[in-house]
Amino acid sequence: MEEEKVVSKKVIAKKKEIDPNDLTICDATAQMIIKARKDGVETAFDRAANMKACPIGADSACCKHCAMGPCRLNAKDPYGKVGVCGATIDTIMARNFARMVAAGGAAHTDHGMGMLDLFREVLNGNIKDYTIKNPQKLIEVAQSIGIETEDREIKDIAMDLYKELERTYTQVDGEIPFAQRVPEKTLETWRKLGIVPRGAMREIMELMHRSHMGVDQHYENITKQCSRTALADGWGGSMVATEISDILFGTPSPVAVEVNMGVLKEDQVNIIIHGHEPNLFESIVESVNEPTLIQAAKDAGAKGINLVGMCCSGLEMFVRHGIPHAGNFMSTEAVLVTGAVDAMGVDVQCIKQGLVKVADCYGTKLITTNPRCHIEGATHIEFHEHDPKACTDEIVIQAIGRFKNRNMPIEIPKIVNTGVHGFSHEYINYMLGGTFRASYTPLNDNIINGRIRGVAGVVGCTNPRMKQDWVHVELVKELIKNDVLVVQTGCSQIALAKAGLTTPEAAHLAGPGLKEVCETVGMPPVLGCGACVDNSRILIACAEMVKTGGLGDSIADLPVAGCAPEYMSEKAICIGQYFVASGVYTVFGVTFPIVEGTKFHKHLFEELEQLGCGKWGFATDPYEIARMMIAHIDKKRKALGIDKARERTLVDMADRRAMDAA
Ligand code: NFS
Ligand code: SF4
Repeated sequence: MEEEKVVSKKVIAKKKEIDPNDLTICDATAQMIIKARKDGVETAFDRAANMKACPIGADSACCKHCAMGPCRLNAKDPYGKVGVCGATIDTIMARNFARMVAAGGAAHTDHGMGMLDLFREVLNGNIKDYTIKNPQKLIEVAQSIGIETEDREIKDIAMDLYKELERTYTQVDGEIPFAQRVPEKTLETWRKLGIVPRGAMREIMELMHRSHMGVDQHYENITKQCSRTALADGWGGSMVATEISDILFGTPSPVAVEVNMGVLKEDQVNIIIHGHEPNLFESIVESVNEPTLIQAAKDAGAKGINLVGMCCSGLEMFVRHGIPHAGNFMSTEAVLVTGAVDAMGVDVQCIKQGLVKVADCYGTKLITTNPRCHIEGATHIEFHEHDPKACTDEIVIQAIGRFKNRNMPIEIPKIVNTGVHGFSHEYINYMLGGTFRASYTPLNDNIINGRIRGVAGVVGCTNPRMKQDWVHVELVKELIKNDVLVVQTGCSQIALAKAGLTTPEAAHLAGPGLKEVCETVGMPPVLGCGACVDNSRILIACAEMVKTGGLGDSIADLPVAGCAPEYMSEKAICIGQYFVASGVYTVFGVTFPIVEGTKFHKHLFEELEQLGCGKWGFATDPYEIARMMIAHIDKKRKALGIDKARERTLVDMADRRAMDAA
């Protein structure tokens, strides 16, 4: 309390300041917001409060694709005006949307291509610091796309797999290899619509072309190429990233991990890795275990070296190595405010430029490592896969140097939560089916008999325009209470881990049917599946559910729904579009770049479903989002004729609220 008073006196001059408890439900982050204000340090929370989102941009009612503009249309009267070239509101919104899909898809597919480059160089013997850790997965992936594996050397299978998967990017005609994993009827729909991806490079290039001034000026046709490009991410680039990472670094299986800022240790050299690509952190794991470096840390007066992850890098690290996780996207600046972070190494994606200033204030070494991502004011130490330790050893050395010169008080929020994460689709298969009959049959059976009402994917970022973590947590609680099994990726998963919902004990918060299943299997009602590229694991799980039978012929038939309630990135938009194109009802929160009541809006939010895909939804209130997702799941149950099975456990939302209030 007293601290808060001090803060209010020392505000960043005259700027609007919001109570930290209205900014986040993460107590550690709130504590650090207070400290930052006391220290005169600005974060994205402050900037968001003082920068009103541009209302025209928020509606996607402006175009700057050529120098006859930029043109602004009026969202209140969307058809009252057109751009100088004559572009309508639908064309303008669809093109803006297309550019987001192209950028988001490019991010994931470039990441996947990086993994594939690494895989090739490992196979060629040019890179010796990484190997194939999981030959079993290699064989399974190869088989899934028709590569002969019987009586063949692993190396030969791997070479064939490489050549096949390269087509995901470079192929100019035909269908990407993982299209073979798509349920037949879903694939048929895509073929009919002309949206089966050829190769990611081609699709992204064509989408950029078509959204140029004076090219594609029909929102329906633009949307088709959005779908095709997004599918080249979901069933292409992202899926390659996930599968190759599993082959090189191991397939995750559930492990209990510590989450939250309390994982930092005052008496140790603290190093955070934040970003997305596994090659960097696989190498730093080795560096922090290097005896000479541990000795150097001790010589500097530290008890040891404490490696911690954040955002998606952290998600990949903790399931493969049990390394603790300090927090999600909206905590990356806040964690530096502890003063305890000696170095933060970053690679690509979701790295706020604001980190430079915060790091500077606390003497933290902020180190960029990827040639794609330099940040003005940060130290760049380039990471080379041919000699990965040169970079990661240097990060450790820099961190030790900073530890030695720590010269300000450190304040680490004493909060640590434990969660169980690492539910790959292979593990879900094994967990539910057991060793001898690993299959999705038990999951399907439990959905059919109504114990599990349906499956929801809750994923994506945090965003300073929403109360951090709050929408994720309330939404997921509501879903599991209604017997909806939740699968998660990305920053959302960390929100739920901090709220304690990723433990088997959280089953008591689930509805009676889901609770029974969780208790029988010993699993949490909320399954953390990995980083954002691992949304591909959710696609595969959907495909398996269809193939297992009893729940329809296509992904669009499944009683499932998806949501990114606090999203911020273009990657999230691309993910949303590939789920929609795959057949999943997908609800986004925060804001949606579209004018309601327009033809493009109707197309995304209604017509796509009639074409055999899923559709978009939008709401910001977690209870409303839950209602929409559950209503959709129930609609699908009804269409499958399995709605009767659930009546015995049905409690309506009003009852649930009453129970809550009591
Ligand atoms: Ni996904 Fe990972 Fe987090 Fe959002 Fe960013 S870290 S790739 S984009 S913010 S979930
Ligand atoms: Fe304006 Fe058309 Fe140029 Fe866009 S493309 S800026 S709508 S003139």
